[in-house]
Parts: sequence; structure tokens; C-alpha cells
Amino acid sequence: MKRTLITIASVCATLSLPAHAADDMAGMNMKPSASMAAPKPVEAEVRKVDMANGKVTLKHGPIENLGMSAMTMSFPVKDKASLSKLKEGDKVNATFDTVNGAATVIRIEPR
Ligand SMILES: [Cu+2]
Repeated sequence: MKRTLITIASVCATLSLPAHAADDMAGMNMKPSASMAAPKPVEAEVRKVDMANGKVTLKHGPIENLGMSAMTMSFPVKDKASLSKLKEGDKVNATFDTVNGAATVIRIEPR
């Protein structure tokens, strides 16, 4: 048990060092949150398009950079015009980031 904990602790320390260095480097930009990883496209399926409110409901896979597991939920979309190209049932690649404290779709395209 003790040995397992030590192993995990050392792995965490190894993994977190580069991440912390990256956070320090990013300290100068206006990013509102310290992401755990760089945003990257996540497979998702469109469940609902809400043009009026600039939101889309997605059934999405795990979002690593937000620490979010797979689920279906609604997101604000940064580029509201991109919603006009989407419809229910579309399979998409969506990229997410935290914008003004909210998980937001920053990029969405057909898959
Ligand atoms: Cu979610």
C-alpha cells in the first residue's frame, strides 16, 4: 500500500512539473483559467441547436482540458454564426475552453 502511494506520488510529480511550467509561461495572456491540458477536438453529437441564445446541446466524449467526463449538456458557443451550419443529429468535432468562467464551445465542425 505504502509503495503504491509513493509510486503514484512520484508519477504525479513528474507529470505536473511540465504543466506548471506551462501555466507560468501562460500567465501573461488573458486566458481566464489554468487549463489542465491544451484544448483539443472532442467527438460529439448535436442534440439541440439554440440559435436565439447562442447555445448548443451536445452529447460529448470526455473533455480532458476541462476535466469533464462524457455527458449530454448545453454549451454557449463562442462563434454564434457556426450554429447556422449545425442541426440535430450532426456528428461533430468540438473544441471546448473556459470563457468567462463557463465551459464554452470555441470551435465546432462536422466530423
Ligand atoms: Cu459536459
